[in-house]
Amino acid sequence: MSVLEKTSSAALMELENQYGAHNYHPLPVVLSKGDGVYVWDVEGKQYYDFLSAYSAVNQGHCHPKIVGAMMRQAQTLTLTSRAFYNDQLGPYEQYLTNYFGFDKVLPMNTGAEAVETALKICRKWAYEVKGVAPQQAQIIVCEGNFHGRTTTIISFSNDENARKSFGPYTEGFIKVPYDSIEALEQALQSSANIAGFLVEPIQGEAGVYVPHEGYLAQAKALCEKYNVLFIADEVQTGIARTGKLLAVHHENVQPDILILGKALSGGVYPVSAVLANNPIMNVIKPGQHGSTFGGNPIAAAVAVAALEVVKEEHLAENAERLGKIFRQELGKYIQTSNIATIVRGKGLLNAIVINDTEESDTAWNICMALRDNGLLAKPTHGNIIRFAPPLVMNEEQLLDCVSIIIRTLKQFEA
Ligand code: IF1
Repeated sequence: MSVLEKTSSAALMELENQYGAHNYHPLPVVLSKGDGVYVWDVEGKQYYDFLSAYSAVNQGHCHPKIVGAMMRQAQTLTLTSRAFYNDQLGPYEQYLTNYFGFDKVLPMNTGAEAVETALKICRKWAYEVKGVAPQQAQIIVCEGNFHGRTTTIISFSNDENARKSFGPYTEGFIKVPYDSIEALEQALQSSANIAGFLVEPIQGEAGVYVPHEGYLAQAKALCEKYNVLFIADEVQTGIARTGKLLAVHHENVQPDILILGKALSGGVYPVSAVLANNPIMNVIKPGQHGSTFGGNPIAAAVAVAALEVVKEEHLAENAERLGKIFRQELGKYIQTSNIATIVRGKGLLNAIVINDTEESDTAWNICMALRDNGLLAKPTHGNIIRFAPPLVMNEEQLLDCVSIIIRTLKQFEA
């Protein structure tokens, strides 16, 4: 077979199956092109993308401004390492910190790396600023969390599939139920060695679990009371996804440490970042943390363009408005339906709960039917379907998608 020959979806899936590690169970669709809210498979069938690469492609597929910035920079200078300065990093750091209102940023590449970075900064702050005794720092995390795949991060996951047989695990984490202020305060009171509280403003992997109104603001206030850093993982919820620039902005919270990834590049390049003010970020000195690719010139140029698009195209406002329509329209349908029980979310990060067990394959089969009907989404936790389209969608497209989703769900009504 010539590499130039057009290969069928079936043949391409077989190649991944044979030569790739089986660390995913993808929906059987092979994509070869994307533009805005649409993707196309190798046979040319068009779909609405309702996953947006787990909220990385908020600005839409192949956004010309972002791709243009990447092309220009790729032809000029790609990588210097941080052994030398480069002419893109400083302007990017200034733009990003002003954009989110922090003194400083530490640039990394993937979400998990940025979470690791935040945990390291938090521990160092605890020892060197707060005065926690050596080796004693504890970080509070939430049940049902998802923060990435490194050995330390999975150490405090409760997803057995993500954890099992990867031990021994990293110590120093205390788990509390999500969305419980009482449990958080109890944990904060339990020890003088608490360094930080790491939280997702909405739990994505847990099934788009939105905490009660006030939870984030109350948690932030408690962290202040106990001199503990409030660390927001906005890798998935950030960059306009939930209808505000950051999900914590719904409660007017400014985190002590902010973690960003995914849509920071509009999905064209791995770019992540950790932001904090000087009293926290200044604990990191030369040689104590870094990465070959973190802060590289392509990443810097791409991230500036991606963030400009969010403002220029009013993506937060669009997500807020379309999200309300989405939940309202699906909510109306659900009242008359026995296949879906709940629609929930914020902005354009939403999910429906399918009326079947977590072990059932109903949600998977619905996603297969959605695919056949021209819309791509993926189940989480067996019976939940996440809906997260690119934020560049317009109302007409959204209503078209709502009708595809309802028509498909109707196929499964008993
Ligand atoms: C996978 C979910 C999404 C994240 C938060 C850090 C990271 C993620 C809040 C790490 C990553 C991903 C990664 C992807 C599946 C996925 C996911 F289904 F698990 F929950 F987005 F919805 N913090 N989320 O959500 O970022 O290192 O991947 O860049 O297969 O692991 P990363």
